[in-house]
Amino acid sequence: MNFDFLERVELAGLKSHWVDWSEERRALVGRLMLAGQGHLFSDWELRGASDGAKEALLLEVVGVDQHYPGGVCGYVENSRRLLEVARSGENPFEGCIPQQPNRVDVRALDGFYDRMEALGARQFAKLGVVMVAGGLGERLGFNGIKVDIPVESIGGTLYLKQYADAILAMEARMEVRRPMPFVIMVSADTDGATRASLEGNGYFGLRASQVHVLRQELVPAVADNAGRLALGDRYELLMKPHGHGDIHMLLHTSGLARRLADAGIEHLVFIQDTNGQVFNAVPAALGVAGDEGVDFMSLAVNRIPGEAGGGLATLVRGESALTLNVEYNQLDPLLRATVSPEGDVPNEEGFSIFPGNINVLVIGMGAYVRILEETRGIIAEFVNPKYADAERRVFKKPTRLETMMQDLPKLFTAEQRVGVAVFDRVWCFSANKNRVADAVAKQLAGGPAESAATAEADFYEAGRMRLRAAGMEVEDAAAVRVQGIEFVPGPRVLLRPSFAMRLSEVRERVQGGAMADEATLILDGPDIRLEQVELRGCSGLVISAVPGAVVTVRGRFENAGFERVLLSGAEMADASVPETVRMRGFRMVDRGAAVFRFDEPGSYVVTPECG
Ligand code: UGB
Repeated sequence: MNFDFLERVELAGLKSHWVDWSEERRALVGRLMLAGQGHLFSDWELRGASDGAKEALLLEVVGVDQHYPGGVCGYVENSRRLLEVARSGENPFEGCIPQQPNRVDVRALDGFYDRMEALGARQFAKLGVVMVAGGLGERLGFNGIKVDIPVESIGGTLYLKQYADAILAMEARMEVRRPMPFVIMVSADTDGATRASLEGNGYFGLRASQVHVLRQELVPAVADNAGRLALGDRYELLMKPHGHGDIHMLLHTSGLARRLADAGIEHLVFIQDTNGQVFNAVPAALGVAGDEGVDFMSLAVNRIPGEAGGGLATLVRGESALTLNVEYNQLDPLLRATVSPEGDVPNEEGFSIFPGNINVLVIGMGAYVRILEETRGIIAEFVNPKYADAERRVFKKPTRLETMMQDLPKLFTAEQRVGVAVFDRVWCFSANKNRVADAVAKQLAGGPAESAATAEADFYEAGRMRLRAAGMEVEDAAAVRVQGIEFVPGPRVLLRPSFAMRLSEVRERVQGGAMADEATLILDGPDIRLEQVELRGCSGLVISAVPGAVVTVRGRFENAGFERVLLSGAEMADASVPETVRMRGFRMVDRGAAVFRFDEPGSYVVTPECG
C-alpha cells in the first residue's frame, strides 16, 4: 500500500503515531485514506496528547470494519451509491401502481382456520423463532428493556416469558420433541439487560443452548454525499442504529441461518418485541405458508389509516410485480400519486386501502439462505437524508444507512413467492409502543393507542375470542378510561400456551359455560378440562396443573375475584412504584379468587365447593 499521504502537513499528528502501529492498523488507515476519510485524522494532535481518545476512535473504526460485511470501506462505498440515488431524487416507487396483494383471509375462526392450524402444527419441529429486540423503545420511554415488561398485570407474565412459554408449548406438541431454536437480536442498548433477564430467570425453562443472542452494532453516520464519516467530536465517530433488517445480516455473518437449515429447520418466524398474542396466529400462519408454497409471508391485519405500520401492496411496474411492505412514511405519498388522490383515507369499511403489516414474517429457509449468501446479508439498505439546500448537497444533520427486515422480497427473483395472510387484528397483534400522553393523542385521532393498558386489554380480549370460539358465553365489560386511555378491561382470560397452543385445543378443552364482564380465568396446564363452568360477577378462577394432572372443572363460581385498583396521584409520582405499573395506571389485586394448583400427576375434579 502507498503511504505517501503521511507527508501531508495536516497529517503530522497521524504520522507521529505511525511507528507504534501494527501493519494491520496501518493498512486500515491507508484504506480509509483511499476511501476519502482523511478528515478523520486531519485534526490530530501529536503523539502524547489525547492518545486514549484516538485509540478509542480507531477501535470504533475497527469494530465497524469487523461487523459490516465489506468492512468500513464497503460501508462508505454503499453510502456513496445510495446517497447518489437519493440526491438524484429517484423515487423508489416511480412508475409503480399499488394493487391489492394476493392474500389468504384467515380472519374467521372457522373450519378453514382449523385446517391451516393443523397443517402448521405438523411443522413445529422444523420451525425456529426469531425475535428482533434491539430497539430501545424511545416512543415508550421505558427505562428497561421492553421484553421485561409484563404483558398482563395479574400473573405479571413478561413478554419474554410469554414467548418462551409458546416455544415450550410448541415443543410439547412435536411428535419427537426437540428444542426449538430461539434467536434474539439485541443491540448495545438491550444486550446486557436481555442476557440478565434470560439468565436471572433460568432461560424461562428453555435450554440455554437453544437460545441464540445476536447483537446488532451501530453504523457510522455520514456527513455528506461523498460519504465522509461524521465525527461527533474531534476523536469520536458519530454512530447510529442501522434498523431491524440487521437480523438478516447477523443470521448470515454468524453462520446461524446455514446451521439451522442444515439441522432441518424449514421456516423461521420473525416477531417483534412486544406483541403478547402473536403466537395465536403462528400455527395457522405456518399452515398457510406451507399450503400456498410461499418463500416469504407477511402476517397482516386491517390497517387503520395513518397508523405507524406499513401497508402491504403488490407494486406493479410494467410487466413486473412485487408484493412488498410500503412503510408508513411512504404510503400516503404513494397513494396520492397513484390510486387514491386523497391519500391514506378509510375505505367503506373504515380501513386503509391495503392490509397492515405487523412485521411478523414466516420465511422459508431454502430461498433465505441462498439470498443471504448472495448478499452477505445486506438486505435492501436505504438512506433518507434531510437536505438543507435545494441542490441536495448539504444535509441538515448526518444520516446513515438503514435496513428493514420486511424488505427481503426486494431481492427476490420471479422464482420466489411472496404471500400475505390477513388475520383478525386483536387475535394476533397489539403492541406496547407508546408512552401514555402519545397513546392518548393517537387514540383521540382514531388510531390504535399501542400502550401498556391497551396491549393488556387486547391480550385478554384475544383470550375471550378463544373461549367464544369454543362456545362459551363471554360478556364484554363496559369500556373504562384510565389516564385518558380507553379500553375494555374484561373479562380477563389468560389461556397459557401450556393449556392451548391451537384454537382446536381450546375447543376440545372447554365445553360451554359462561363468563361475566368483570370475571377472570387463568388456565395453565395441558390436561385441564372445563365443563359448563360459570364465572359470575367479578369471580376469579385460577388453575395451574403439571402435565399428567388431569383436572376437570365444573360448576358456578362466585367469589370476590380480582379487582382493578387505580393508582393514586401520589403513587403515580412515586418512583418506588414500578414503572411497568405506572405506565398502566392501575394494578390488579386478588380479593379472593379461587386458586387451585396441582403439582402431581393424577385425576382431579374441581367444583366451587372445593375451595
Ligand atoms: N428493532 C431492532 O431490533 N433494531 C432496530 O435497530 C430497530 C428496531 P419499532 P417500526 O409494528 O406496526 C415496524 O420501532 O420500525 C426492533 C415496521 O417497520 O417498534 O417503527 C424493535 O425492538 C412497520 O412496517 O417499529 O415499524 C421492535 O421489536 C410496522 O409493521 C421492532 O424492531 C410496525 O413495525 C420494530 O421496531 C408495526
